[in-house]
Amino acid sequence: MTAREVVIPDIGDAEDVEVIELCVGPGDSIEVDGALIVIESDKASMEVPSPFAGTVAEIRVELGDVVNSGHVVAVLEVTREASSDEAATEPPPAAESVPPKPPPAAPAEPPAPRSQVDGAADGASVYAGPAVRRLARELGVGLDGVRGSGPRGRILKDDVKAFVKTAMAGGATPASTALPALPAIDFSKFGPVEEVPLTRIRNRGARNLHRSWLNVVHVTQHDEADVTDLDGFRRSLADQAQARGVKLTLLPFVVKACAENLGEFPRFCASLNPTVDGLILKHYRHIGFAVDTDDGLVVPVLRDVDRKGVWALAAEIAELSELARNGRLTPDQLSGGCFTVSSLGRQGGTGFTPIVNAPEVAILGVGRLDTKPRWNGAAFEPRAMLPLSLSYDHRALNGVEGGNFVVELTRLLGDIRRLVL
Ligand code: CAO
Repeated sequence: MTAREVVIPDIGDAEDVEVIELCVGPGDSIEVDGALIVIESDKASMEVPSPFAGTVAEIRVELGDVVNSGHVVAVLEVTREASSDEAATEPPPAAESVPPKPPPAAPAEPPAPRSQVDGAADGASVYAGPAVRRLARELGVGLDGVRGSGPRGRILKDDVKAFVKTAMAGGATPASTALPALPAIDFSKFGPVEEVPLTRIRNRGARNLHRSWLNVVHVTQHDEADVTDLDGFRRSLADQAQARGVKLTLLPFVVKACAENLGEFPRFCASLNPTVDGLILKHYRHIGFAVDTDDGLVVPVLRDVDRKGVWALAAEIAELSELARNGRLTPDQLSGGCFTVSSLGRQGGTGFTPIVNAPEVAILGVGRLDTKPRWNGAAFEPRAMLPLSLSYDHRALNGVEGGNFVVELTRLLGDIRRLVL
């Protein structure tokens, strides 16, 4: 048996990620690809898989530790049962390690939470992520005095902010500005009930959506694009699509048109700076798209959409959707977006109000295409109309800009020849 160290593999541009679960302990046996620990960045949680089969000799991290690529996680006694390849090679360097994969939906037995308050002056032993600790440091808040409202007592940014608000109000949160708590109701009084846990992805999504909802000043602008010609063109490509093995839906055309439109309206391809007195314009067109998975909503990012054709985008959407549904997206594939498209076209609906994926400043919702009578000046004719709902952050963009963005987008989708101009 040989002792081998296992390190955190390349985790893209994620830094200072937190260890949120230890999946094994000393003495446990583990297979190749078995989960050793789970780490969590601001964007995603990832399992760190074992590159070897063997027995865990040591776990070199603790819950709550902050780690980076290359950090030693564990020492394994590699058994003979490991494949000859694994046994013969040195442990892979960080960049070659088995890529991290998101964790299973709900761990069977989550580890006990770390105590929230144990008197440590620097809050080092409370249960909070790096971003929360950073915020607390900036605001001069000792985390050991903050009550965590997250899963398993985890302290969230909102808890730190609420703590500051309360402190500034002299200990009592003014009723007019406090977030009113919902009453705790015992629903079993009214009929049979059952409580099911939220998956990790749903849980994280809920927190992100709440954060966006509280921070962004939302306005939603609705319109319809006449996509009769576009949809006819798309259908005419059915044979080619089949030959290429690609499903050509409306989505890649919409994404492509959005990238083009972001070029015309650069303030939509931006983020507000942290002090909300400047707009950071992004000179790249990475567009996220919402994917519905069994575990919850995820938003993989298509990079440099302006430089890609519709076939390439269709193939990439299919590939990333598949990875999303199998829980195999990497942090890189989940980060860097400047704008998001959320399509509920398959599900139906004439419009909805998507929540901006902050710190982005705008998101496009796409509804179900419907054939409607349109007046052409002389008669009504049937036209294929696609509902569009643009939500934007009114702190960054004004109503005229929102209106102009949508109108120009409907023009582009109405006549996609404009995309090549
Ligand atoms: N109108 C009518 N039909 C539509 C449509 C629209 N706007 N959009 C898609 N369709 C059709 C497609 O043409 C396809 O039809 P066929 O099976 O007959 O070819 C069918 O619906 C299924 O499409 P799809 O969903 O597989 O593919 P897509 O490219 O449209 O979308 C994806 C891919 C991953 C975005 C989608 O599957 C998905 O997960 N959508 C949910 C996103 C979501 O949850 N958003 C809400 C987030 S909260 O803001």
